[in-house]
Amino acid sequence: MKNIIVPLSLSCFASFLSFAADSPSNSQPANVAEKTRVIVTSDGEVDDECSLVRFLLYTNEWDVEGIITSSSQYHWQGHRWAGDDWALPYLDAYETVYPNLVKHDPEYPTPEYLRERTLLGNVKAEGEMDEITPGSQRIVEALLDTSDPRPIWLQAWGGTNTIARALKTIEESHPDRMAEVAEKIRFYFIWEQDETYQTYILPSWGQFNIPTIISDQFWAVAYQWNKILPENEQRYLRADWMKANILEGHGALCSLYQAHVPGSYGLKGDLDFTPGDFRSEGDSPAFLHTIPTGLRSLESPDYGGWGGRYTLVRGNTWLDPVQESGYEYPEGRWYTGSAWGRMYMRERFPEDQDLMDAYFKPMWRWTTALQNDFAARADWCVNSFEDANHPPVVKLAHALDLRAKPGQKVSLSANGTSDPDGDKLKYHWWQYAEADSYAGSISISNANKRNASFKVPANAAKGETIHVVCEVTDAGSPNLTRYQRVIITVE
Ligand SMILES: [Ca+2]
Ligand SMILES: [Ca+2]
Ligand SMILES: [Ca+2]
Repeated sequence: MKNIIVPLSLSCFASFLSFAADSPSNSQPANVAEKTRVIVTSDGEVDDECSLVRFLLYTNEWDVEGIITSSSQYHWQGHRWAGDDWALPYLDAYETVYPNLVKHDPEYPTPEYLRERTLLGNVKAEGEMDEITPGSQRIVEALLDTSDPRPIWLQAWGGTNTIARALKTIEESHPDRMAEVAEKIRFYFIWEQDETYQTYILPSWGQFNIPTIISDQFWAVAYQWNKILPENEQRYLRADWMKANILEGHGALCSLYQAHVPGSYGLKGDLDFTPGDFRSEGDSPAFLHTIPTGLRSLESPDYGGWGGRYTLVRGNTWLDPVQESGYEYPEGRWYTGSAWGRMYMRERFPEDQDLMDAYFKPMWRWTTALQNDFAARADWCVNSFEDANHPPVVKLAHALDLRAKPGQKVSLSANGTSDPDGDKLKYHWWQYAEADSYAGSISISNANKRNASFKVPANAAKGETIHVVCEVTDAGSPNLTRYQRVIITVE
């Protein structure tokens, strides 16, 4: 099985990589040209509202090309509907804190810039994709714009129907440009929350092998997080932490954050929550994946990063790695009715929790870092630069891709790393064993020092990879973490 998957994986990996590494166009300043472009489509569920607060605090990291309201199997106009303009109060709140955010990073977009791109997509029914809407046209416009060759991450926090409508418009009006447009697209879907990926996108655009991540492991940070996250991580989502770090005293945007209200959600165990607990951000992994953390997650979905880790299942479609031996992925949709994690929580929990832990770990392993990062940005809404923390900048003294023979010592150095606040830094070098193709483990010397080393094991085979992450955490408040991944290929 592995022998069949590897060549496919490598070719698709190359597809992700070539676009991640696209050289910046000459006309733009380097820091702008290197930014990742994103378009959000969202069904405005209460947890999308929570995700939008966090998303807006990271808009300095990307070029946001659209924030578009869509429908889903759960929500459409008139049915459990937050309203066509549900996102606008969040943009108004963003405007309030914007003058303070730019003290921390001048790259934050203006409120006007975001408002111009916040549009209504296809919302009239589940899976509706007949109507041409302002939201679908925004996607069309961004994809057809030849002045900017960078890829666009199209995120579905709800159904894929508005994206499908946009692609259909392109198919109808510019059939000759479909291949060119497809090259620009990266899909990240939170489940398939309607049928349009299966009924339209795959049949008409499947031929172009668009890199596609469909996530189910997001469920670790959705409504059932209190069953899935290890106890040690849960304290960062509990009411006392949320109130102190996000909900209270952090300005207009964070005060809109909709933490838990017991009794408001129908899942069993709802009453285990207290007011102020984190409620759910099931859609956040779609954008967490694209934050430049140094984990290089945009280079391949199986590297793993803040948005989880995915495995190639078919074509160029990457789903959650299921840890159960002999498991066969279902044909068709990967969603609430079929995806492993959701089915596990429905039918087997609390049995086989080792399988559950392994399945959701690519998501929950970053909880502390993610929540502290959120807390720092909440501070950015109200505090001066001096009175807030900013993440370390991890730089290595050598290339990010190295080659070494079995038995050879590999020297690793984070000389060049700094912190914008002058904070003391802690280093931790570790092997991301699930992400690398070498099956064994390595032993890292001085793993908690700025300079470390390891010996390539004698049984490592030519062509295998070893992934080592340099994790750097500062002593500021809250502690912030950034990374640099090094990939060693065995010669
Ligand atoms: Ca949603
Ligand atoms: Ca710092
Ligand atoms: Ca491995």
